Amino acid sequence: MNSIFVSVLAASALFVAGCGGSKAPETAKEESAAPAATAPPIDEANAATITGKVAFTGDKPTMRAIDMSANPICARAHAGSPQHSEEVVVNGNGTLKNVFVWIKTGVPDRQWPVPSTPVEIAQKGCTYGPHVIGVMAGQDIKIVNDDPTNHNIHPMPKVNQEWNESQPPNGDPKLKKFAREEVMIPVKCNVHPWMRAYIGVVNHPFFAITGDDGTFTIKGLPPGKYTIEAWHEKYGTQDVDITVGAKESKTQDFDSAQMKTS
Ligand SMILES: [Cu+2]
Repeated sequence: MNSIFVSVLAASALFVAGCGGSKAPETAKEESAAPAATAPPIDEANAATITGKVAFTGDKPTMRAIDMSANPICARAHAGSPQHSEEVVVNGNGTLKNVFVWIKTGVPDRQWPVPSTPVEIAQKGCTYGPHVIGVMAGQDIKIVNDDPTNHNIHPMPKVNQEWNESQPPNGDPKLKKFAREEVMIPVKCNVHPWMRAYIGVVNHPFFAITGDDGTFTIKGLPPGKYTIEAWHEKYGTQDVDITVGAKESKTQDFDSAQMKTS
């Protein structure tokens, strides 16, 4: 009995060794061939930078106060200081916030590394924060519900997969991603009609969003000829052709008065 067992073991050990032995070179060959199939590494030393600001021109609009009285939990979160729509946010220095600036054309077609860190969007006080986010295609978006109430997050893409899912109070964060480039995807909440956010999904890492100072920086760009676009949810887009040389730092400003809605 024992000797049979031992010989079976020995036979299978031989079999495994035989298989491994014949397969090993093949696997090694595949692994070494893989890097050659992808593009050469990015030449960081020659990368260019584009910085700029988005000016706001015209009369500063007054944003409507959001009436959250339909949901006491939401209303209570802002007792005494009602939230205002973030459709247009003009900064103190006369610039425009929440503008998505990205390289629209000209970026070399290659597999740009997707960051492993998710970009977070929170539902807090029944508003989305931040109002505009950007991710790479395939990068995780972490959706958090900080409110003691239900939300139902509903992105409305045109080229990606549409979905909507509810998220209970203190529910686990949701990790979601979009497979294809799309600028921009509007997001609403099926429970609270005033909630609105936008997600920019890009195939490469060359995008930025203006914040409280209205500026943006896009760095690490290979030298080349590009179209850079500024997108704003109300004023539309402004496209500019720009050429950057190796190690060049260029300034490219935008202006809300030059933006066009399609
Ligand atoms: Cu909601």
